[in-house]
Amino acid sequence: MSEKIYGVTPPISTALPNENEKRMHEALHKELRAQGTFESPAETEERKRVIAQLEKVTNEFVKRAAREKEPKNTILIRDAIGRVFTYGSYRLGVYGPGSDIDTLVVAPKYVTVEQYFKIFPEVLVEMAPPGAITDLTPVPDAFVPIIKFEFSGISIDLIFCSIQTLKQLPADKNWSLADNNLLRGLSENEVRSLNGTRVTDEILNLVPEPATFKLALRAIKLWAQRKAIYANIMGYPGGVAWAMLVARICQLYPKATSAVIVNKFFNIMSKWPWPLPVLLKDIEYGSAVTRVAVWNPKLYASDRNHKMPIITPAYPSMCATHNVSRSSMMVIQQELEKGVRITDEIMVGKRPWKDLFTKHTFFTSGFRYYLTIIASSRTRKAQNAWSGFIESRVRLLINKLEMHPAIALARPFNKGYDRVHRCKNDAQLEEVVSDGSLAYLYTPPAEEKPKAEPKTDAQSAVKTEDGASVKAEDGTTVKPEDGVAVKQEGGEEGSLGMIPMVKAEPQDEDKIKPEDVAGAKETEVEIFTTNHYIGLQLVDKAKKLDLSREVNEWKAMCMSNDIFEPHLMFLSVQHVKNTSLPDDVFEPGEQKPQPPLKKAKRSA
Ligand code: 3AT
Ligand code: MN
Ligand code: MN
Repeated sequence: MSEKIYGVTPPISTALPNENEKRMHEALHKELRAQGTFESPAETEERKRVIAQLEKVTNEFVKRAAREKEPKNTILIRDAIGRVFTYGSYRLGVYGPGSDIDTLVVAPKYVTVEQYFKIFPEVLVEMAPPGAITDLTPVPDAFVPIIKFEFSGISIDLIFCSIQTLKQLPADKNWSLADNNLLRGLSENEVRSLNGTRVTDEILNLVPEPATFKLALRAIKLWAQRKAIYANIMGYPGGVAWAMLVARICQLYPKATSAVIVNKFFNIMSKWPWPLPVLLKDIEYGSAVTRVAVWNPKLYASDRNHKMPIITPAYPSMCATHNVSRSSMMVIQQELEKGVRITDEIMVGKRPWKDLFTKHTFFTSGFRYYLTIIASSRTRKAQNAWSGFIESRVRLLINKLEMHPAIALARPFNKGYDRVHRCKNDAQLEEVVSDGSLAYLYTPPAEEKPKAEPKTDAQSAVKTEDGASVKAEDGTTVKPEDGVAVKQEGGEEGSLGMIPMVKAEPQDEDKIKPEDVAGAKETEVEIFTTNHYIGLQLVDKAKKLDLSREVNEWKAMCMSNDIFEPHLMFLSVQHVKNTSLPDDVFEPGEQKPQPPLKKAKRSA
């Protein structure tokens, strides 16, 4: 009796679960329920109803597009249908109460993306129950053009692709997008659109037991989110990459329960010999239906640079983790190792599953120093564009910081913080948006630095990329206890002082112009900000840290992009001590780092 082998190697073990492993599976299921990762059956039914309605809307949309294209072709119009596929967490079966439905509309060859943006929203609003469609937001200029909306309160991400090889789509419910020929004639972005579905379908086909895979993936997703190592855009694996890692473990232990899969996941992935790629099947190089490049480190230097390649199974295979940096890889590695210790103990009954899902300590005890990137705009619309752009550029600053000899680790937090500020006058506005305190750490020579005496700031001018002089605020002092304690070679503890606030003179075009916002001086203006935090860990021997070059180069690059509108948008990078982090990054019950007690003694 031969069983199907899943994956590029034979399994490690085909052992059936023992009693303890079955109990561990039950306990994991119970914990995931308690953590609120499942939604109610009624909510899932609602998702199905919404998808059924989207199918009707899609058919009508394609019919109208056919009528527009060939008004006299009654047969074409009669048989014209579109098809709806899903991808993302919904398709993988690991969605929770807040998940959206990632949906792909597939149309025959003659339907254009212009028609999609013109006709689909009309038909949608027309056919959906009154009031069911809210927040309808077409984004035609995106990398992957998308229409976003809420349907009966469920968020929908709707993308589109027309198949160049088909004048009519099959009505057969079993029709899938698996055939590579469907990619013929598509642009790279269209191939990506189709591949959302093709990849998730393949992952599910390549695991021996989908139910086991789904529960284990739920656990790994929850763990990765709690540890703040889930977000493709920030250099961590995203949903698809985590799914592929779990799928690979399922292939290696085809009969195991999800509890065993989770434990093996940590044991195997923490020891994975990167950059050996994780593959779910052999990469298909032969199929030449599209010019989109298949991942191939032998051919492409850029692919050789991937630090922890996890490769999508559907042709054309791509690396889902090309964003991973040296720092994010270190953080992932550390978390995987902790996961080994915890799940090994869970499996022998020494600890409960909930210990795997404790929250990260990024803000509470992760670092003493942070950089914060502040992208801000005067209008919500401008901010949507600007903050999205800056979010996608954070990794490039990380790459620059990692090259700095004094930086051991530059860890980006996995999500930004959106805030709205109300400013009564120009001064308040500048405080929020201007090129504020530029990160700048230094160590004065040890002998010049009295140990406990507050030191008046001596470092004055650093340059911004526009050449504007940046001065320390009057009266700012550098307190020795604010510094990072650094072990020096002689074993003595030195410290890195810091300029707490370095205020920039804003560029002329960054200044508020009263003609831009009527009565800006008197009336309250709203400013929309998005902060990204980067935790900094210095190398042991670090004596000096001046990040102004890295920061300024990065800012200049961002601000030279066409998306930047000087009269509406602002960008600043500031240095923040752990004790000065804003309150809203802490959850109730979390302790914000406190300044050392020394201070109180001195003022007494
Ligand atoms: P949720 O349950 O929705 O939180 P998910 O895994 O479905 O988890 P998303 O809906 O954010 O996550 O993304 C689904 C897929 O859509 C994942 C990725 O293939 C694609 N995707 C998401 N964001 C982008 C993006 N900015 N650019 C390109 N593809 C994206
Ligand atoms: Mn989703
Ligand atoms: Mn989505």
